[in-house]
Amino acid sequence: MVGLGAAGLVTAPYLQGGIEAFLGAASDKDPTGLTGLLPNGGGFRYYSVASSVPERGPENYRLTVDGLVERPMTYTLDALRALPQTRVVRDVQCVTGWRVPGTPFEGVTLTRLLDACGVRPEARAIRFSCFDGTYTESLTLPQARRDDVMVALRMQDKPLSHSHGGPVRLYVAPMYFYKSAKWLSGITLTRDVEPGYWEDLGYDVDAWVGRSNGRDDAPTV
Ligand SMILES: Nc1nc2c(c(=O)[nH]1)N[C@H]1C(S)=C(S)[C@@H](COP(=O)(O)O)O[C@H]1N2
Ligand SMILES: [Mo]
Repeated sequence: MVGLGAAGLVTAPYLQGGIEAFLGAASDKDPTGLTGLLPNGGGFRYYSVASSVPERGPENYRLTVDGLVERPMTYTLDALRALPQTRVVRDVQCVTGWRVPGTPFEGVTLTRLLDACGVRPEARAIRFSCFDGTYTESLTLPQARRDDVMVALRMQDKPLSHSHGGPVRLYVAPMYFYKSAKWLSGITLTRDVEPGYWEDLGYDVDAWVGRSNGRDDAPTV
């Protein structure tokens, strides 16, 4: 009893402090890490673990799909826009507590891109990379094939802005928002899950909202 209690007390504040403390330290203009509220962002905070990220648009944005696939692919922004688009409206939930209700995302389901490249039978997972040069994420194939997991081109019924990871970010609706990698540039099919940036620092790889990161008994809000 005492052992379990103590572990809970130590673990929860550490996890809570992780992202906020890191972001605070990373930004000299915003030592609290709390003023990243966008003027019209409706409660969003703007997060980046990289100090600066180049802008990419229709001329120079590319998304590659490679690794354990039959046909490696490269998509331009126009090519992604030309594919059928899916719209999902859910609450955005950051693991540190902030939440943005009813946020529309629109884009191409990951499962469509996986079908197009021909996933080889030995592939069981995906590693995502970003053109900020730093952030990574991961999903298992069954997670990636859900119909609420997409390569998002639009958020809140507008093209994704640079600060929110535009022109293209990953959007994993049922998981904490750290799974939704911004500035997405690479989708690599792998044999096993390779934990992403925050997961190497202690956050859960399976990041289901309300059922991970020590929040297993949290009420769904
Ligand atoms: N490339 C990249 N993607 C990222 C992050 C990041 O720092 N870099 N932060 C993650 C976290 S912790 C959150 S809560 C959301 C924040 O998205 P927003 O900046 O659009 O609010 O992006 C996620 N994806
Ligand atoms: Mo987050």
